[in-house]
Amino acid sequence: MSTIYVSGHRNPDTDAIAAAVGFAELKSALDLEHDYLPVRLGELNPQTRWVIERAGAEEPEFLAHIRPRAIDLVASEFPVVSEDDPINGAGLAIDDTDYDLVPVLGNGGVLAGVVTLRSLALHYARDLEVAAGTVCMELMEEPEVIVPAEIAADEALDALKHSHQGTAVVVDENDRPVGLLTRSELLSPGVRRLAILVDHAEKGQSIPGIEQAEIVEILDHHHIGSIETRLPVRATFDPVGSTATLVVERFRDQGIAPSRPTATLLMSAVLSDTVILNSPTTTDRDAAVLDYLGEMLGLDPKQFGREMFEASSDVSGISARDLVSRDAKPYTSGNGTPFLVAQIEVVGDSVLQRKDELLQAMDEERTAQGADLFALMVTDILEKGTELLVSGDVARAARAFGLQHSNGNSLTLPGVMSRKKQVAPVLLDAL
Ligand SMILES: [Mn+2]
Repeated sequence: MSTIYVSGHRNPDTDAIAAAVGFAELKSALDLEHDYLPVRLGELNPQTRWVIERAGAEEPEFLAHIRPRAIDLVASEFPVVSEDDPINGAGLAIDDTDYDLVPVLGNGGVLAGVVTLRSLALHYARDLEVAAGTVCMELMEEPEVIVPAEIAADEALDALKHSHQGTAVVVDENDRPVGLLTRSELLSPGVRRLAILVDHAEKGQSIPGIEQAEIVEILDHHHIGSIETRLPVRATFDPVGSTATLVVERFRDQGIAPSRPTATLLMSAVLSDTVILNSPTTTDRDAAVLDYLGEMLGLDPKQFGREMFEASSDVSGISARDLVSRDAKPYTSGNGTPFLVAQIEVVGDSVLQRKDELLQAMDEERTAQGADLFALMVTDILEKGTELLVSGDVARAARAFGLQHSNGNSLTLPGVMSRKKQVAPVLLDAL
């Protein structure tokens, strides 16, 4: 049964993770022909970590790349011998294959070494009679190319190019051989791995190697991205507050209820992306989904959301440098001015008490990135407003937002919650 990876974007947020887990669960229920595996492309942020624990959900597996792997190219059957097998067994095992060696298994099926065609030939050439009484262990040598099953096929090919032996031994995480690969097998076009993309459609935000995979579906609530597909696929770009909203609507359309952990994840994602139904991207459909999930879980979604944001907005242990750089998005204004906008969602003013430290880190990051201006949104999700810290020409930024005064190096912007809708467009026009 082939696997379809269901993946959100890099630097995953709660929506990227929840949508992947939820959509994989729904697809698994509807399609028994494939294995739907939710994956993550990076470390979970503190909020998602809190949510996963609270939901009793499983953290999705990390997916490093989606290029064809060594394991995707190996034949289901391949020759092996044991250390005590007579040496002619090794010769017979490779006979009729394209391999120039045979793996020798030690205790527990672990790779002990290889017997190569070359050493066999030399051995027999020297003394046929002695040869007959030899066991594999005596002729065994080190394999030159051992590759992990999950390694990308092109990396395995690179390793083989620099080897005298013409066959790579593919091993699992316990060092057991799972197949053999020659150059010609590695050069074959191979099987494309399958992916469903959720919460993004930009190649740069997607799984490394996505251009070598087969995208089978896209489910997103952002603008139509840069991703290209080889075949026509079902692609949804529906402007609601979160991708989780779209996933829950699909569960309901099918008359299927998500499992309790998944429902909790999905509820958290709607609350996270819409900032408890406060962001300007929020729609009635997001509210309806929260009502449905709240009732199903016996939880008050808004109360749960406040708890989630309070728990995950504690950034006292994070350095100013990490705080300003981890979420900084680069933009270029209509006039060609490069600038950065980052956002920290907070509850209370503990972050603003670190204003001087943050501004210094922003100056450094701005210089490092070659940007003219760096704006950091410190958004209080309960107060529903943003204090915008500015590194660069703060008077110009103030004018952009129609303010006469700045507050030192920061602007007070009541009601401003969204980088995408309320801050980036203003700076894109004004700088
Ligand atoms: Mn989202």
